[in-house]
Amino acid sequence: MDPLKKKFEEKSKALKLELKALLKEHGNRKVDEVQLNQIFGGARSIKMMVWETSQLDPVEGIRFRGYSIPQLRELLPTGPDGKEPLPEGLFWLMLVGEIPTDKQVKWLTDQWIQRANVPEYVFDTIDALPIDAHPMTQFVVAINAMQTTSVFAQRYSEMNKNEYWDATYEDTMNLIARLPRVAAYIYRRSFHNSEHIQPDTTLDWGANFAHMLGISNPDFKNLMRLYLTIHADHEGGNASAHTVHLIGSTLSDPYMSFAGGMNSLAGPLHGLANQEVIGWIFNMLAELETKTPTVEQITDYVNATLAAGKVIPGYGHAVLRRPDPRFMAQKRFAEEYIKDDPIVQVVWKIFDVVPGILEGLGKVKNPWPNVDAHSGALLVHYGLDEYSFYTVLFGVSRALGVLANGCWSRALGFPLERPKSVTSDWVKKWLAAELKEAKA
Ligand code: CMX
Repeated sequence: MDPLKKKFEEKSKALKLELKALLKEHGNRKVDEVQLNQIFGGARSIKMMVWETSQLDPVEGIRFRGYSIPQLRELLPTGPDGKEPLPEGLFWLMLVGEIPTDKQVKWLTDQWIQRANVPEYVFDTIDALPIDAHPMTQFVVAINAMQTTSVFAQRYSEMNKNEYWDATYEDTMNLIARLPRVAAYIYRRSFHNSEHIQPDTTLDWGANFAHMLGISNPDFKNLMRLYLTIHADHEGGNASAHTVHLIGSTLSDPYMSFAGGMNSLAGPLHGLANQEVIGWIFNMLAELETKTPTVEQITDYVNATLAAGKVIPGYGHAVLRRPDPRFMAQKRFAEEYIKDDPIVQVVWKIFDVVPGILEGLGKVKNPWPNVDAHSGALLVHYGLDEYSFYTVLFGVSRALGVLANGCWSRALGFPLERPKSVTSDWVKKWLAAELKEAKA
């Protein structure tokens, strides 16, 4: 058995036993109360699932196994120039809860290189789609096409339920290994006349992805390492993670589950917001006929967007109540590498203007930027300005968290997810009974 799998087996078996004892003694304790507002309001804040790999604090932002993004930048093994963290290291941390050594990360990079072969028919399947199919459509189709190789699906009928984690781990490792190849294929097909670039097996996972996208600036490799690290996980309740979790609970295999999650990520209120942000900025610059809009011009444009009944993409969050640390990590990158870039300057000016305006509306719970507000400006700088592709990048990264967590869900034996729904009629009757009882 490989060393990561062995470690995961030991840790997950120990936690499973611990949780069994814990639930036996304390399983009927109350952890939350649910208000009508929450039932009608997208289930905000209701504690209703276990997600091992990360947890979100509304003020501090995301912590992966307890570590903040700045801490990870200090602690995780980095690329050859020692500057940005390797996403392989974050995956190791999320899966087994330990910061890996350089040697362990090197092992993982090699594993993913060995597992990266994508069957030819997957490329044929992508090629059967119209050339202008949205990259997320192509991505989801390709993930589903790869499902034919699922170890979980192949072994399901013979497996004892205690072995589910093993097949899930194999699918997780294979799928993550292949995703950059598939994503780069979609990018080169859609935007570069299908001039594809073969993988460079001497590079780490993120750098090889950068290479296959065809962007040669060495700093772009660092951007990809950082990007793929910080987008990897955001606890379990966000739409894409929750979708993967829900589908996985039916014992659909990791390919099916992940494809479903990517359909969620493709919504403009979620992962598609990174595409929306840069589109919105480009439209603003075109309309104003300038690359250097003033604060007044941006203010007017923001107000016009709101007056048209639209949201300001890249701002607001269902959980966060401060600037997203993932936005700040990208701002730090821009300050270090490309601070004079004109679009970066615009993003920073928008950051000065938008929170005050959103706060002034009196209804927006979080007026601060989220992860999607900055990513496009960085990508445009390095020449990746085909922004309909951006959510695919997000998806490649998101695989690390949701699939690592999927291994835990199967190892801990979590059951089919099935919350209760009610009708509005039920609510009205229930309320009438409650009020009557209160009067009596
Ligand atoms: N611009 C304008 N209005 C906004 C807003 C924004 N950026 N963010 C929230 N609001 C509005 C909501 O539309 C809602 O208005 P109504 O009451 O008229 O319907 C009101 O403020 C209250 O919303 P909220 O409780 O603050 O926010 P939600 O939890 O309902 O929604 C989110 C969160 C992210 C969907 C929302 O902030 C939004 O639409 N942001 C823009 C899209 C975006 O950037 N999405 C990416 C999020 C990160 C990710 O998942 O990838």
